[in-house]
Amino acid sequence: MNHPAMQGLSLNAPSYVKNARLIAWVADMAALCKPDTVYWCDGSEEEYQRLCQQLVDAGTLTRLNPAKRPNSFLACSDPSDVARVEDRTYICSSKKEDAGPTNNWVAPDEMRATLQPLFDGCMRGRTMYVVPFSMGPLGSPIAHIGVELSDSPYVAINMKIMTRMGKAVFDVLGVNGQFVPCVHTVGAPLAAGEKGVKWPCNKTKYIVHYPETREIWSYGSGYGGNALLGKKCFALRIASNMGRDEGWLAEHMLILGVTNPQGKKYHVAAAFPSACGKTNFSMLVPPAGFEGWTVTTIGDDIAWIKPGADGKLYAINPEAGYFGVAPGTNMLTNPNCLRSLDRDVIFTNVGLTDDGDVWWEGMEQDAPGKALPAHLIDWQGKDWTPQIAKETGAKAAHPNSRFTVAATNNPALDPAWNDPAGVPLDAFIFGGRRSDTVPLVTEGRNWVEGVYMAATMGSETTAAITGQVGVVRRDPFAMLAFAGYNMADYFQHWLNVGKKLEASGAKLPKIFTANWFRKGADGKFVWPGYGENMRVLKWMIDRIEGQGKGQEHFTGISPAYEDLNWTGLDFSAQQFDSVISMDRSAWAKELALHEELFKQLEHHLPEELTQTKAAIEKRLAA
Ligand code: SAT
Ligand code: MN
Repeated sequence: MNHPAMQGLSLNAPSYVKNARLIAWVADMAALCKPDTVYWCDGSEEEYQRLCQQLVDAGTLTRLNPAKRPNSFLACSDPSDVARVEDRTYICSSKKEDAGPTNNWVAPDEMRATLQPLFDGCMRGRTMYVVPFSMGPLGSPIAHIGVELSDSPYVAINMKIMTRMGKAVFDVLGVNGQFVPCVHTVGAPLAAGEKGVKWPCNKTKYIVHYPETREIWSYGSGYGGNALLGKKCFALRIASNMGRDEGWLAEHMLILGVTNPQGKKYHVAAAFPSACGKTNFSMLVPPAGFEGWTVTTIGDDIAWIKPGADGKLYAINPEAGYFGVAPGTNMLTNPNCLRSLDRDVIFTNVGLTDDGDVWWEGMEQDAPGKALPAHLIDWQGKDWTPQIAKETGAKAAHPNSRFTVAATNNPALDPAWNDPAGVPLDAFIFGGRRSDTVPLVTEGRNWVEGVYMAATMGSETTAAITGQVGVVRRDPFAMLAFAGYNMADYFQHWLNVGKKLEASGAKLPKIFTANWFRKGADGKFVWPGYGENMRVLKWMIDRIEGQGKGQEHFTGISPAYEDLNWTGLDFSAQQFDSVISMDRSAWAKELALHEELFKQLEHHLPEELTQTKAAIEKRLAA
């Protein structure tokens, strides 16, 4: 079948592809983007190896030493293409108010008119990969299908790891099945005979979502969430719209299982902004003092949550792999993660050692006295030595460098991670990165108070976004960059979900906030974090069981020193005080910032949240 405008280019659609809408759309896009060839990914291992080899031959990937890191590769991006570009990310709903004040908005017609000439011929000289994928276990009632068209084979191999990608998706799609169309180009067409660069991209970037028609168009970047469109674009920005319309939640949350020594299991979903340790928390290893406890990973970044027939909330991880931050990952901070990375990994923007392995800042802490490598090639292809690093501050790995690895590599993978029914949630945790003000842990006294705390959450920015690092900004639900519609409406949706569950007589999950990042007068983190976060998790479980003690204060309930288990950790009551204390004047300032956020979101801002704020202010003044 050929499109009139395809001028002899064959669509190459395999005979098992029966979805007429899909075939017509691929034909339209091929006619627009004008690739040299169209290739339909089948998701097989043979195909993965072939594409990897092709990328090695093109210089995009370096094969790592198989004796050190079997079946693993390193990609180094263009230095200008290293993170999500929030200022180039758009929610193009027909009405501006539906995107809300926290999203960039352009009218759909205007955006289409801008993108049309950019996409016209954008894939010349390249192959268009047709990448079919399922977010969530194939055929799960919580799952949804997407198809990404991309001129980047690097995207195709990453999507193979990050999603359920390949031929089986077409069976689920059938003749009439629905899918989210996602088009991606690096925006670097090749002239006849032109060889091209290792990491093609374009200075001009557009990450565009049309929420009403459920479409994604991404131009100019080959990196992370800008290019792997199943992740933030589909699983959060588009899916949050689906969730609002259909009564479910698409959230920037890890999901973990925690089992006590008696074998009772709990499930927790936790939201933190990008690069705040979600992967670490989802793979937590309980420390000394918690013998018999286990933590297992269901997901490390995104949760899709739907109410079940029994009135409980059930969560699945729509992804099949981890795209995690490399620097700081080591045997002390996250041993399960490090073990996941032994083989079958795509690393992006880390250092390459002289023996063909990878290295990043923080790896030297793996074993006491472990030395820095004497020499390596940094992520920008330059020589790196400890001396150069000392003199120039040069980093071996970019601070937002990543690994892509299948969930099945994780030794702590939860047996139910792939269960189409999902896991029932007992609690939500919301956490920001805050040097001060916000206590280690707080429980909301009820759903509305929990929603308030999540809505007003602030966090210091990290390297996962381009721009200034370390500035406090409000990041409601860790969804500032990911809510695909008006943030005030999103708050209302959360309140509605709670009301509906309550009306059905179900026990609602508890809502907690956490802050692992308080700093002392010396500028250092006070809370040891990582595995020690188990102490906080255990307190939450005690609270769920109605056993844990706590003290009420003006924003909720927090533990006293003696309410946590300190066996195995030397952490004094004074130290605890410096991570749990609430300073009234700091909180007066904090509430002024909540007010600023509420002013910004005043259109449609739920009345319950303003009332909750007034109640907190009253308690604060008392
Ligand atoms: O958006 S990415 O997938 O590149 C990573 C993140 O910001 O969490
Ligand atoms: Mn994330």
